[in-house]
Amino acid sequence: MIDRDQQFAISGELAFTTNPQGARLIEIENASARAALALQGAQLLDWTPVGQAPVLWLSPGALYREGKAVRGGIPVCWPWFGPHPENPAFPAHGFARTRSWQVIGSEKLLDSTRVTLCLDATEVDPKLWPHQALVTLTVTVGTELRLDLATENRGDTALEVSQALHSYLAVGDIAAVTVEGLEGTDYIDQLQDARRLRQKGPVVIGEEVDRIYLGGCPELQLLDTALGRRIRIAQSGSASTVVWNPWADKAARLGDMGPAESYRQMLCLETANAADDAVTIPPGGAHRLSVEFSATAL
Ligand code: TA6
Repeated sequence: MIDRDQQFAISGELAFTTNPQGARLIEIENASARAALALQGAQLLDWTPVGQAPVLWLSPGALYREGKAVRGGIPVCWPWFGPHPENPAFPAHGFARTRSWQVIGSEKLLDSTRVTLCLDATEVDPKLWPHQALVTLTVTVGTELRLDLATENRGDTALEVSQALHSYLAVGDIAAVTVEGLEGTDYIDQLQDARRLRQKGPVVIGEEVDRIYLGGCPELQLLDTALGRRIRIAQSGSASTVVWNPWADKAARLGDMGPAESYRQMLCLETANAADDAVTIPPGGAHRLSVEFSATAL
């Protein structure tokens, strides 16, 4: 059988592999970093710059099952964020993260590697999603990591999309983490019946947190004094930032978080358009959601 993906392989830099659980992966290794990406959901699973610890958290209990998002990395939540606005039976965070995407391009750049994947959502069951769109994810792996999620409205009616690049970041200990950039921002507290509150000072995490910060934040800084690392997150096309840590009880209920204390080694900082910030794309129009990560010693 012809493996159409091989045309996008780059000798010594980008290969297609299958992991022990049978998941089809893209593995990238260049002079700047290594990365891994599952074709299901176009989900980044690893980004590790040379000389650094992994920047993305991947659950030690991650399950690789068809139709289930892997716990960790950067799941693509699209074309809706959270529960479906009308039908609770529909998959949480949309259907893009549990479908198989197609590689449509790869490129060796000066000090990075780029790969582009596409999901054709022009013939989805209208009961699930009565629209026609094409969504592409371009991932650029180097000393920085960049993701660009582009939605093209191929239908003849306006399209409303909520979405997130649902990034799980690896931290030394959640108690030693501070997030800067959201000071004074209003947020929806998902744990207090969607009450709206205002962030006072930097974000620190000492319990379950599930918040949608509104209005857009062009740059976040995650300061990790346990790992002695600063992760800079530059966001564009994003009007919401989601901050989530399940803490102990919810982590135990999720069932794919790994050992009981694993929640202490992760924090989700998600580049999104959620709640009030859903985007409307006119027929023939397009929208781009982008995020860029860099990690440096504190
Ligand atoms: O990150 C915010 C959130 O919506 C949380 O409410 C929690 O459900 C999380 O996403 C993970 O969702 P998942 O469907 O991947 O378990």
